[in-house]
Amino acid sequence: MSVTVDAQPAPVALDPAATALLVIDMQRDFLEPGGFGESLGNDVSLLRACVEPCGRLMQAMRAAGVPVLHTREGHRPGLEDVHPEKQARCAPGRKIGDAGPMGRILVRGEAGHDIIEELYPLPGEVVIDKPGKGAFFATDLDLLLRSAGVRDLIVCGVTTEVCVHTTVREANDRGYRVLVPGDCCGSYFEEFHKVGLAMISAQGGIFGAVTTADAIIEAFG
Ligand code: C5J
Repeated sequence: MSVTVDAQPAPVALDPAATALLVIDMQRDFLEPGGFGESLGNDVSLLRACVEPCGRLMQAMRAAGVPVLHTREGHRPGLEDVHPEKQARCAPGRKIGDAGPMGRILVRGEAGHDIIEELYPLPGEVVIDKPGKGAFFATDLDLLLRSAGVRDLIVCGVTTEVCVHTTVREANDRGYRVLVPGDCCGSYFEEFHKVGLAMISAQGGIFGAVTTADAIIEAFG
């Protein structure tokens, strides 16, 4: 039986048995001082607002039996999977792989690469390590979702206009129905967050629909 979630541009009917929640990059490197986000000149405190609703949504989805998957952006310790263009866009002395207060910036296995304590995955939940912005690029996410019979994807996390957006667009192209709870997403740029959400739901929901944590929780409750 489907559940209907109030959303923009229109309510969305989700099949709970074919739904998964995908939480994008809620890592110390993006949300805490001293990591990748700050190394790019951002005020990381701006991402805090989405942590509480994101945590509530994760708990509700777990209670409803909906799988919760997590992603982490980061690179191999040898940096073989960092392309030169990405590296060139970093500030000198604060490049991917350089030492920082939370270990080497954006490198797998380092403290900064880990997910923040408040939203830590439960044992057994899937964690996808991705080298790019999108969660499907160079990962086995699509295979895992299709093997589990998932067709409806709730996508949240950080940042709205970068890794969340890229993933939502990729998911839409792959045939998933995508729902984005906007209050569970965060950006270093308030205007990008707003416009990023508006871009998803515009034009009749050109590549998804936008909702809130509470609307999803109510529908699944
Ligand atoms: C960025 C991300 N912003 N997780 N990564 O570089 O959005």
